[in-house]
Amino acid sequence: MPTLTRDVSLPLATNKHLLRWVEKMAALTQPAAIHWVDGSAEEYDSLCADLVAAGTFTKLNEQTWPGCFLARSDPSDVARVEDRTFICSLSKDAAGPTNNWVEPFEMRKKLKGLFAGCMRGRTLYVLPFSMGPVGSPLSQIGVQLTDSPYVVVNMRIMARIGAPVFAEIDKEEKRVVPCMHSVGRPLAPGAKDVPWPCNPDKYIVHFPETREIWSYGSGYGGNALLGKKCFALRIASAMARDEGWMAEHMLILGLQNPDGEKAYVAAAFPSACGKTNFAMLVPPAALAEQGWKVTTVGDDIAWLRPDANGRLRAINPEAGFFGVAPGTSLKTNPNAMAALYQNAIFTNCALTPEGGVWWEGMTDTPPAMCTDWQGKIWTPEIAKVTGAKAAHANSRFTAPAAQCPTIDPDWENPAGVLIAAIIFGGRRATTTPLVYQTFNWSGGVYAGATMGSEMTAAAAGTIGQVRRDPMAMLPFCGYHMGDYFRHWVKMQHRLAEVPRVFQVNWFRKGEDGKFLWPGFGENLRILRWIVGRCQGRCRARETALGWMPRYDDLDWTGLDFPRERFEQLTALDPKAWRAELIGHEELFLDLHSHLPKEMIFERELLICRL
Ligand code: O2Y
Ligand code: MN
Repeated sequence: MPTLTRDVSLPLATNKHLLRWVEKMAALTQPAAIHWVDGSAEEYDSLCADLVAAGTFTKLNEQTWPGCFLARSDPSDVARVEDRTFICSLSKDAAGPTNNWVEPFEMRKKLKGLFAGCMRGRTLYVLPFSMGPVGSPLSQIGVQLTDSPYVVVNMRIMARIGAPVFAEIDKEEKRVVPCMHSVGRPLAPGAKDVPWPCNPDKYIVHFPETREIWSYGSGYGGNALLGKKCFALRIASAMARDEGWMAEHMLILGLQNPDGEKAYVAAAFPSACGKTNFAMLVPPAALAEQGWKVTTVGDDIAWLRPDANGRLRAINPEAGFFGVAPGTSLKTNPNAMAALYQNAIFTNCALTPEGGVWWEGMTDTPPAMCTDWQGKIWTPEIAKVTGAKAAHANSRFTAPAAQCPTIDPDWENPAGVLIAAIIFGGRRATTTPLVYQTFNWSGGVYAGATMGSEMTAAAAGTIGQVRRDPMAMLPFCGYHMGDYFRHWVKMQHRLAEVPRVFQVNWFRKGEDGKFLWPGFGENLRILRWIVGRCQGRCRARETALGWMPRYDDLDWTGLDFPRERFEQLTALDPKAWRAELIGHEELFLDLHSHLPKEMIFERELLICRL
């Protein structure tokens, strides 16, 4: 078993604020030991070996899944907990109606109680991380204190961590976001640990004014890997508003044409709308042959900032993918499959008898038998009777971005990449056409603000009802959504050249209930039109919503797509749009006290045009 020769209790930083804070938090949480994380490969190997010994990790078959591990979480700790996520700004009004708010003094009192002695019998890891390349002017630094080694090894894939980040903190005296995390399960002396310690009482708390995160009770994903949703979106969105940049729930991809020219776009889709697949799009054979290529900068989060020339540049603040496993396959996303077959951590996937992982949708034929995400025997026959899934629906792979075959050569460029277009996309069976370009920035903000997806939860009796998810940021905006729209509107004044804004909808259905658009690689045809529009190379017709392609404005090489079907996909139904505008009004009523007037004007203009 690999062990560390270094004395991990020795501080790896000299920054006095950091040292004092670690001391204070250790006094509060009372860990048995402190481990300063250097981020080395030896440390990672040693922690993974400890996790195997603790029963948290199962090492996968080294021949077929080299360097990979499987973790099974507690069945009660399987996803982000939105109802336990809090934005504790000084005033309730600043958090807005879309966030859970608790008065900060009251919440601090609560947290102090929860964290007192919560790490007894455990190790406190001091985990420094950089969101974005270390030293980039677009990056931000955090330090997570955590009692979860599972979090440390996942964070090593998802962010830049360890010694170079400590050096940055010492060198720059840079402002650091303190991130407190505990699984909330102290270990009594001599007590045996469980493989996935957690606490039923969960608190995922953000203090946007003081830029702090406190997370208690969960070891899973977005609740525990604090660099991701908590920092890179909720806290960063508040920082970005104050400092004139943008922290967005967006993928970033590059489109390269046959002449080798490349343009980058950032795209916001709500969770579970195929963002990772779009970020790693495989061009249809006929277009790939012509030389069209898609490259990946990021699959989930974008930080965008005006450069010295007033143009918008973006970085992916993350270093890995925390992708949803079910549905990922060689057919749907071969690039993700190539990224995850080695040096990856799988959580809540099924284990095959050969020591590999499997999930629903990975292969057409399921394994004859496997161990499901809860450690029980699973067979297709059992599944037929009970409906049990081998992998949890929110099972995940944590994989290094550098392993993705389509990773862009500039994905770690400290200056970021130039953004030509911003794309918003929801999941709508009706109403929203395949694609349109908004008339201007303000119209684009309106399209993003009003985007939504139809709900699929039959139990709640809400099928077909549209859940508005402005800019896909509903669960991730660290302040009032109306102020967030205002910030978007104001960004135009900081830019000499604004990206063009587009809305797409891959999910429109025909009368037979089937999707009208094939999606996946065929989305490249739409992407080409989008980038072509930005470069003044593609034609369009004016509609009430914005500029839309005619059938002949798209390249159909290699795809037999009927003209009538395209007309269905792009049709505007006045009755549906009437209902849609009422939906927009409902959203605006909820946000009215903070809504920028531009949103009202845009709605009025749209009504007139329709
Ligand atoms: O359930 C979780 O903790 C993960 S949620 C997630 C993970 C990766 C990318 N996006 C999301 C999301 O919910 O948007
Ligand atoms: Mn996401």
